[in-house]
Amino acid sequence: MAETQDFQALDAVTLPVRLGDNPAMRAALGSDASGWLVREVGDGNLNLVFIVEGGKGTVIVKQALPYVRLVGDSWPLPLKRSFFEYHALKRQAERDPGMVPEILHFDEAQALIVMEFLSPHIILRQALINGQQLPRIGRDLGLFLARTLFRGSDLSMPTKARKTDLALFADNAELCDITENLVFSDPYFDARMNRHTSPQLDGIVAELRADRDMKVVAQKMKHLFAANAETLLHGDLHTGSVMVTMDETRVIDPEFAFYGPMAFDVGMLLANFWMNFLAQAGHEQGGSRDSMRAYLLGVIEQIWSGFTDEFTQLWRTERKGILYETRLFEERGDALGADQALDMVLHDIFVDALGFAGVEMHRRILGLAHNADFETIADPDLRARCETKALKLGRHIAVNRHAIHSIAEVNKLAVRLEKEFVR
Ligand code: SR1
Ligand code: MG
Repeated sequence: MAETQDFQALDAVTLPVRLGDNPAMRAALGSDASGWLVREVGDGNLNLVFIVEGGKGTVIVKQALPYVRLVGDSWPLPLKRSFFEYHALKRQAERDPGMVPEILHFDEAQALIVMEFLSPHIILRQALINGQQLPRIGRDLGLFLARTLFRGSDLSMPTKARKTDLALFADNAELCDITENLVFSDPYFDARMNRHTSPQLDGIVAELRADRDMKVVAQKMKHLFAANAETLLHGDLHTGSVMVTMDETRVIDPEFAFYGPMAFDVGMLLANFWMNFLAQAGHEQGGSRDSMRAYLLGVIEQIWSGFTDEFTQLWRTERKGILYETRLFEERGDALGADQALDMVLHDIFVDALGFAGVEMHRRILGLAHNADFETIADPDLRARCETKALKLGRHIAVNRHAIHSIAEVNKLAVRLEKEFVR
């Protein structure tokens, strides 16, 4: 694992000097490092990200810092997250080929990954804020969820291999700790780094912090997150972790990867689409976003149906692990039993995903790490109205998750909330 004492953060000047002899860099960029053009473009919460352009091509160099970039060196964070990101990218590339950037080089001691430069891709969150309708994302993301979650679990993997991998990723504890605190607990009390649109949201924030049912659900979801090591998760699958063009979808940044419940990745992703839907009213200066709203609801449906269709297909063709063994069902002439088990597994994922989605919607409005969907709404009154709808939707789907039967039901509620408040 990376030792902090050997580590040196790169900058635009030192990068060509330090990586100029690296064979992977030279192969991708050309061998004249003095001509490389380097730009630091990291705008995430944790890391340095450089675009390096040479005579022959362009690459991304991503380097972890020994602290949380968003907060500074008062919040140390281990460099080894880069090791987990590297291993997660490798596994995701095997499980859903073509959906993650290609890795060209990994340096564990320097906590850096050299990877394919995705161009002309942009971050999905920004595209949705701009009002761009990408035709592929629903299907691609549904497939990605099903393939990575199914193929990383005991439904598919040899259990010894899965347990060995589980032990490897168990050491990503500090990143899990971030999620355990920032997502599941901080929004529900006056944690030090919390912030919200104030005074507009003060009332609803006080209500949520006094909401016993919501607090119990949030802790129930935290319990599942911490204790249900079901599959290798991306661990931070929001719309800022997806890059898109009209023809391609790529998933990036799996540094929070660990073995957890399948529903976590599903719920986090859906929550970010519902938030974007409810933020659209804040981005209507250039014209009505009605068609964008309809598009987003369609994408949410596609993600879920793409996920369940592909999961069903994998269940029928790749169920080779220790769970729901075919020797108990299909090989005994009981295909119906296998289908019954599948329905139960998908139902549980659905219910849990709503719980995770609810808390994700809360933490992005009340916690430390907000999202641009709301943050870029300049008028605080308008922003607060959008955020209020999301807080309400989050609360409803988390607390009532067992009584909700379809994504369409949640979408309908989102539409109702959207219309309920005057813009
Ligand atoms: C201190 S890190 C805050 C957030 O950024 C990452 O993208 C994760 O979502 C994390 O919760
Ligand atoms: Mg990230």
